Amino acid sequence: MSHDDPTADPDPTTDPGAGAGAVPSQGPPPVVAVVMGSDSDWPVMSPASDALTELGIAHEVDVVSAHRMPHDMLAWGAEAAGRGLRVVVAGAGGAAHLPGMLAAVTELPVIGVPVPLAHLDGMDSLLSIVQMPAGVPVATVGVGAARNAGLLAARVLAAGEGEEAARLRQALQEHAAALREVAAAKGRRLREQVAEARRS
Ligand code: AIR
Repeated sequence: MSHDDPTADPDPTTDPGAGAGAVPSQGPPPVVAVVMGSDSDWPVMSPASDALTELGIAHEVDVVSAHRMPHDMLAWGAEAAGRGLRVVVAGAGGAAHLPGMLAAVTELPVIGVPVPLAHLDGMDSLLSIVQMPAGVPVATVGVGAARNAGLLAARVLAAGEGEEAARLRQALQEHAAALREVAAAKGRRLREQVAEARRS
């Protein structure tokens, strides 16, 4: 994805990554699912998977379309908690009903990612996901902001009890410290640039 793309997730210079000792998502059973309406969503959705991988969170990735495979989608949602999943990240474009319909059939937290398509700049996806009726919450990140969805899933897991939650809290603190360093370096560069311009 190009850096010119306004829908791109934070670039590596502003978000240095979770830096928490990357481990592959194979091995332990997945606790997060990253699902999307089509494989064409993957370029937008893959940063969610990247963030989870960086944080060492076992996750699965799949296509689950609310409109093209509605019965499979409902079964997937109904079985998600029983399979050991604890958070669902769901992205779709256009009439993006996947996050809301999954939230309707699972008690797991669902984080929706509005995927921007060629028309309407993702506003259609955003509004389809964010305007849920009372009683069926979906946490919605910004248009195309899949990396934040992965990080939010990590925060949900980090809020729990036990060693794994404590490990994640530590990893997220390190991530925040790295973000601060990047922002501070930007300030230093800008101050030097302005001082240089004033001298010349
Ligand atoms: N979509 C698929 N089923 C339901 C929806 N909303 C969305 C996908 C993708 C878009 O339709 O999430 O963003 C186009 O999919 P495709 O397969 O035609 O490229």
